[in-house]
Amino acid sequence: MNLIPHVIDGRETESRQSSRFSTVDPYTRRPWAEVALGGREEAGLAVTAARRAFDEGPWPRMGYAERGAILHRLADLVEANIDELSLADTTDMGKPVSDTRGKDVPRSAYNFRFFADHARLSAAEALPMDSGHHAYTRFEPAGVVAAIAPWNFPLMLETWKIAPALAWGNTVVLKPAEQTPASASLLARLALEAGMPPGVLNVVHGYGPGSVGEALTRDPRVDRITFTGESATGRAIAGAAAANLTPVSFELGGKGANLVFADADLDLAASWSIKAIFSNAGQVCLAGSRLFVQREVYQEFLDRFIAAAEALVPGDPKDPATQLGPLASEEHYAKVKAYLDGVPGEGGKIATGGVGAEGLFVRPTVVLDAPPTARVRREEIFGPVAVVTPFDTENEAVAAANDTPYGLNAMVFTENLSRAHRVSAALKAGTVWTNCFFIRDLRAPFGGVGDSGLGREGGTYSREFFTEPKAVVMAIDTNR
Ligand code: TXE
Repeated sequence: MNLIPHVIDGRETESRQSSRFSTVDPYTRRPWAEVALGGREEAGLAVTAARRAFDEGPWPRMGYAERGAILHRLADLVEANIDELSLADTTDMGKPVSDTRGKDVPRSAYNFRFFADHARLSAAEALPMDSGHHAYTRFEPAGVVAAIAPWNFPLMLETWKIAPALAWGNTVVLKPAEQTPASASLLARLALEAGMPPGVLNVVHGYGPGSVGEALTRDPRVDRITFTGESATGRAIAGAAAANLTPVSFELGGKGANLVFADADLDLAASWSIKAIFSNAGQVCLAGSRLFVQREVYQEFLDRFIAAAEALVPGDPKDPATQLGPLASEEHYAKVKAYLDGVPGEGGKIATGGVGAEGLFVRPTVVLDAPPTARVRREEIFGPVAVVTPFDTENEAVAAANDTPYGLNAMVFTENLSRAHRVSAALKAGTVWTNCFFIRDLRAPFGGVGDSGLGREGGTYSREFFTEPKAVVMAIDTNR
């Protein structure tokens, strides 16, 4: 069986004790590769390598154009290796290859290109002062970045973290999720091929608590922690990071509200709403999992929505025609199944869907009549489960949408321009999409309020997090 190695200081390595774990293909439910299992020791070695590459190596001292050229070469190599990278994520987590090939890998390449160019163009800020002084800002790299990643968009979310970190001159230790280790090691190999010096991008495999993840968050030599995953994990990491006052940036869970008003284009609303909750089998922090529909169009919308949900094609994730893969792991399947089993007891009913007849599949599921207190309406299920509720007034819809500890994103479907602006302003969320979903410009802030996160990334927001901005004030006219 293949071995997925750590990549530390430019070398592909096993763990000290040759400890390994298996990564499982959730479609076949069989292990498909062995993975080097790291622990505190490997995490420490990787931080040492990243520290040395930062303190003594050329990476933070290069010009933006030179570093950018290496990141552009890496982007080219990511595209050139799209078959291997997309297959790695598809096999590790069961995401349809149409998604990994069509979206995740191309976006990963774009992350490197965008942040390479953005850093080069936004590294300057100057301030002529009335007092006869001149101030300018140096955006100095922060140092060693620990990037801790989840399993739902493996390569895409890893590159979203490490591309800005690298573009701003930092060095990185990446801990991929234990469920999806394969693409990260391939990426680190490509980075070396692109000309990135050893130690600049390190990958260590292993678990979170008591293992690689926790060791990274407690290491005083780490200067920044960027994390995507569960809100409870974010709390644990914040606690660990507090001891060293290490700045953190968190993208956590979500329970996105999707508001469909009677004046919406219902075809448009239905097609985006389907994508919002069923793509990647609902394993998306941004999923539109709470769907609120105005009563005048409730039945009509529901009929279209259910018909489209039932038309989605489940199957082998490696088949390009597949639209719905299995859930990512046995544990996650059990969690989603438990939510569905609890629906009748909480007063809800399943209009379509439920767990599939075989494997780790959950069919696109629509839950109706769930009261506001139901777990399926309050908690992040992270599966293909839409909870649909009717509403009468705009105020009622906004109040229901905001009745959540989360606040990552929301959607509004309406043809009324004033309503679109009014409701976008009233919603408690880091992003509001109006008449669309998932459209991103990497200059825009990305992150959540409440339990959905801490801080923002994207464009200049990433610059603030991954650098130490230093003000230099110079006297121009010393006679004043
Ligand atoms: O997340 P975890 P999991 C949500 C979603 C899902 C749930 C569980 O609800 O069902 O999280 O996913 C590492 N110190 N999202 O279990 O546990 C861990 O090894 C340091 C939301 O994968 O948060 C992995 O690399 N690191 C989401 C990463 O953290 C620790 C995306 C994520 O693991 C650690 C994915 C610790 N104490 C899941 N504990 C989104 N918002 O995008 C764990 N890790």
